[in-house]
Amino acid sequence: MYFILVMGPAGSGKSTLTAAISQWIEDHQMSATRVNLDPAAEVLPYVPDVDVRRYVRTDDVMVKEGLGPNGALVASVDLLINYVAELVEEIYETRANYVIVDMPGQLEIVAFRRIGPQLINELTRGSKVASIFLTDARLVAQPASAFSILLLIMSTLYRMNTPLIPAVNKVDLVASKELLEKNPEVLEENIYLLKMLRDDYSCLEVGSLSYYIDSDVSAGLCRILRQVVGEVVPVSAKEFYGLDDLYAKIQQVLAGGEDYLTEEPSGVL
Ligand SMILES: Nc1nc2c(ncn2[C@@H]2O[C@H](COP(=O)(O)OP(=O)(O)OP(=O)(O)O)[C@@H](O)[C@H]2O)c(=O)[nH]1
Ligand SMILES: [Mg+2]
Repeated sequence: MYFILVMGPAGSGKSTLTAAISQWIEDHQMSATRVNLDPAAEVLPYVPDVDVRRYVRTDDVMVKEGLGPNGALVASVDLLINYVAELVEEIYETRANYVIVDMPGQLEIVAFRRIGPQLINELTRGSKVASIFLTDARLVAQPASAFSILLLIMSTLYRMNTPLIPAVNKVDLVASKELLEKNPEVLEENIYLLKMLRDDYSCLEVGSLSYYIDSDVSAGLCRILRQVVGEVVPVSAKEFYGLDDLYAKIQQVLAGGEDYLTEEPSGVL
């Protein structure tokens, strides 16, 4: 059993990608368990096989604890640790090849707080894990915003300490699927994050990104970010674009490129 965690900023398309990857996996004769780990989710674009809202709901926590929506989400994720045994049992009972976990929208859970790795370690119990860090193409189109997201990716790497596959979602908003298939370079031309990770990009081009940060610092940071992040997979969860490449990356992380098509489901607790 292999875990794929889908994380990223609010609204980046985590739930839509959870639906799309699960569908892709099933279309390729493997089984997938869809786990909703977001206690604040209202409407989901898939039917979860395992749903944390059975145990904890952010709305209830808001009322009971007198908290605002953000505080209540963090508190409700904290509460999930009390239901890990039940969640583990539900997940492993499905005996699926892949478990796709739709993570909560609040990035601070995976980027800043200890509950993120604690919860994931308890849930995955030594199974192999690949995490997708999803971002909205429009959020990384400009240099300063691309740097902000890359720093969040680094923060998540420090906090979660699991392999991370960065992916840019909603590329259909930049170009149509037909145009992308004919001319994939259109993405690098329009999305700065993809441009800055190209081999031929020089960090000296970065220039001044903030009045308060020296351009030499930004150029140095650019080199570090390029070294840490390496590659980013462009996808459209809505249009099913880029899922083959994303799956190939997941395979690389989980098994050094081997395929699991012939693998037997393993679900031993
Ligand atoms: N155009 C386009 N829209 C998308 C894509 N993926 C998701 N969306 C839309 O973006 C919005 C947010 O998608 P969700 O899947 O709910 O995002 P999320 O990251 O799960 O959101 P939270 O759980 O609230 O953080 C929805 O309106 C989706 O239809 C995509 O590939 N292309
Ligand atoms: Mg969601």
